[in-house]
Amino acid sequence: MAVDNQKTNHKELLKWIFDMAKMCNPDKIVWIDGSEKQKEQLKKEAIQTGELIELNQEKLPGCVYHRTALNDVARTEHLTFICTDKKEEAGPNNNWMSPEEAYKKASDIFKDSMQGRTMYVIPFSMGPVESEFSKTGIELTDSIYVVLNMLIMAEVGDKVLKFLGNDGRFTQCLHGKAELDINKRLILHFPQDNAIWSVGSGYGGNVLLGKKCLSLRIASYMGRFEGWFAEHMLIIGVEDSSQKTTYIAAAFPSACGKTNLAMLIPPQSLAKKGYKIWTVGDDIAWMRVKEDGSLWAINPETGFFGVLPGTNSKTNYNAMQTIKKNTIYTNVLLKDDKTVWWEDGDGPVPESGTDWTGKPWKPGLKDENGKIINGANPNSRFTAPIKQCPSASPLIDDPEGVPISAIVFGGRRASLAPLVYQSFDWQHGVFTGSIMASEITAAQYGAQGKVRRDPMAMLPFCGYNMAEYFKHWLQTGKNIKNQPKIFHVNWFRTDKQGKFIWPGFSDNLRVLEWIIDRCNEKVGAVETPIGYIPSQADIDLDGLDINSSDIDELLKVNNDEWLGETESIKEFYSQFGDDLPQELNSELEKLVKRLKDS
Ligand code: OXD
Ligand code: MN
Repeated sequence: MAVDNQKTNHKELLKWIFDMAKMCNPDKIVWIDGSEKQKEQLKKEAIQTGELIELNQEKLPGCVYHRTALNDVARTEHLTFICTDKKEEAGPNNNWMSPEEAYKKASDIFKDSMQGRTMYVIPFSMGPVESEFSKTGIELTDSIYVVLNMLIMAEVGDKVLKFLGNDGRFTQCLHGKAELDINKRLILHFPQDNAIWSVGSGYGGNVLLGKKCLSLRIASYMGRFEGWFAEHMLIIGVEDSSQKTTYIAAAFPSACGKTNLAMLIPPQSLAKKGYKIWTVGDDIAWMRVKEDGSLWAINPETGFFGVLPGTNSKTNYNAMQTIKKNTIYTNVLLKDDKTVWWEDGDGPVPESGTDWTGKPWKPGLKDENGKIINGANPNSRFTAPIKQCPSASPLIDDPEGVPISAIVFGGRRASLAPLVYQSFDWQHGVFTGSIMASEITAAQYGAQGKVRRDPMAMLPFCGYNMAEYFKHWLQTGKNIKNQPKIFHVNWFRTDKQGKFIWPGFSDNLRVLEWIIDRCNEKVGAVETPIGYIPSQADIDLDGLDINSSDIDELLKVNNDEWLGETESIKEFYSQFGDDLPQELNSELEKLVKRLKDS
């Protein structure tokens, strides 16, 4: 298969494409140039073959619809591997396979898998081309769906090739649908080769290789050696009445409302005080220490790949505005007028439609076990450009990024963790991040509802041994003169009836206000064994229907419950053996002492 060498003189790149094409055996190779014209052509082609369905262009201009295979609707963590020479490098937090075995297994699946198909070459940049933060990748794929998603999620095309020049460094990203067979599916990362191979899936998190695979797993590995952080964090700017914008980076496990928080609209009483929210990113933050001694961050993505069920004008008005045009809808309900719907979306429940599996659907339909059949898959998604978001920050493509004043960790816990607490210092903050825990959700393949510990929300995304990752956090903190303050939030505490006590969504700004005031040294706090919490009077509750005993409950630190928690932390830490930094054990011991003493 000839590779068009008019596009670039990058010999290593040309040779790699040649080798991959030899293995996959596509009928032709097409370079993605980033032009509107090519994008439209590809869309048309995919609509013709049925890979995409064109949506109602009057109501949803530029929008298309896609269905994945039935067994391919979420990230498959059990089929995701870090392939380093030594198993210890991947750590107990990752599935490990030797590079030799991984290449062999995947090659067998890739072999001739693109026969009768086209191989697309997608040059992409995570982060603005030429920013000191950015990383370049080349994704080879046989899926137009992947090409169209990548065109939204990253800087793509000739400008990236030009920047790469004749010898620029790039991450090799190979994706093939093969047979879309879960038994022949592998998501492989080779951090030492700067390479990713993904085969047998068509689901975003497994196949948009710039996203989780490069921007988190490979980038976290790079960041460790290059002295920066690649994190599973949203980034927002909170502008106050003096027009000062304070930037916050926040880590939450999947489906804890990161996208909603990133696009929050202030509740009336806070809007009156002059607050505005600027969205920088909803999923990934790359952060590095600059000469001014502060931690600066970019969102390496140019698009959102967000969950739809539960998204409506009340929970996330800005998202609803964002997805009105130029959006790819995946696995939602297709209405008869070629618009879309999902559970807990806007508007009345449609009387009929075609569900995400392609079957006729109407409300109340049940399966053979009597279970209600949803129109949309619980992990159905939208892919849309950030620039379409009404709250998009004017700094989203600033190559310098934004300075981070606060880091927020959060989880979904029915009890234990109060609404908010602040760590005593950086080291205690790293400890706080390391003990994060949450309930499993639809974005992952596995048992839903179970609590799992998910340090810094990076458990599925840290590309190396997490004990070393904790060390990296502790060490890098020492280089930050203006260290961000570190907080923990929990929007999900429930009462005895199992109902959420805190209203969440836009009211979360009431908590962010306290966080920002703490950063700007404008407000006090109450010291508890786990950290500083606000006093009731310091959370603005104006306009909220919540009583003071509810707030007491939300802010309660129950020493006995926490002592139980420290046992489970000890057990969690034990998997890292002697690799665990002693600073974290010491923080745990100090916590136990404070809990017993108070
Ligand atoms: C995501 C995830 O898709 O975290 O962003 O699962
Ligand atoms: Mn995520």
